[in-house]
Amino acid sequence: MSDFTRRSFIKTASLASAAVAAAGMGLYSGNSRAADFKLKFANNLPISHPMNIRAREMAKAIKEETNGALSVQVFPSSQLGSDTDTLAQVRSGAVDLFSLSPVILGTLVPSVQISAVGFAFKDYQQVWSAMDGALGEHVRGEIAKTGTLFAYERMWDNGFRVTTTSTRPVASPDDLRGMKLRVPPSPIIMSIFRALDAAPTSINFAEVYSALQTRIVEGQENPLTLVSSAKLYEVQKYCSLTNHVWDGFWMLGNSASIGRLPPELQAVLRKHIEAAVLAQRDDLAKLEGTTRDTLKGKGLELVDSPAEPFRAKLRSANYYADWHEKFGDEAWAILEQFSGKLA
Ligand code: X2X
Repeated sequence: MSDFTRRSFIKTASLASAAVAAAGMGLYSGNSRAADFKLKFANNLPISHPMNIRAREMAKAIKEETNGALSVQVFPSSQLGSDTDTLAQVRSGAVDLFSLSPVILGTLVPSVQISAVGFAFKDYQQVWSAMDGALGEHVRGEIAKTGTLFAYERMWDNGFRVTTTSTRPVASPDDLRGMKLRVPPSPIIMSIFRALDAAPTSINFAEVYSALQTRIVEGQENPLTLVSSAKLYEVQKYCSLTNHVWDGFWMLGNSASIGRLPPELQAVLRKHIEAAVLAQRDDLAKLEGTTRDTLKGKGLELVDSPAEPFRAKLRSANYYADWHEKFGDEAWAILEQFSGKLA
């Protein structure tokens, strides 16, 4: 698109409503024009997951508000590559936006995994106070130190991770002994299942369904909404409500790609990301109530897994002491401000 139009957008964007003003002034030729700026947003979630529903709405709202000057193309289901690949792509700028769980981002920036300490948060009240507050701020600072990546202020929700299996339910830590379990490529998730004496193996999410189907692994662990939207119930029998780790997704941006946008477009993008994320959190909260029934209806057997025996085993395996040492006293103190004393 011509520079003229882009400059027109930038100028009119400083008015209260860029789109209305621009349309009124007849500056734009409508939807048929090519975008001045195109961004690729990659993620690993199924197209029907609330994140992708909100992401599509977000892209539409951005296009409308900028009258087509900024286009965000959403690539769900690891279409551009596995999480490991996509992390490399967002670092190089081949991908502009990538929603990534801190547990996987931990392969690049270990300190961001602090939000995924096992059984740290007991509910969403604690989660969002921490992640929208001082703990999130600490983590975003660590991400910014990469120099190539930054994280938008608020995280998408993934949920509390539960454990699904085909062979036996997981009601207590003993049930995990030797169990072949898929975990994400993640040091901290690997470590919790090692401490619980399971046999975890790292597999990118894109391969999880087939790994379960072919019985390369007996089970996996992910939040209920994802167990449902990825149809994992088709290849699993038990769903044990371990709720061992809360998980979300940082909305990562490639600093150079986003920095190339005029400030007005950056502001429009930020505003719509924030709106989409907050709506998605609500969607997941509402789904909480119904997803258990949905999964039961699909034939999964739901199993209660009280947390205390798992916590006790983690304490005796030095899990908390080890991670405390890795994250350091300062960061650990921030976490415990929200979670309470952990060990
Ligand atoms: O890979 C997973 O298990 C997932 C989808 O939860 C993450 O992105 C961490």
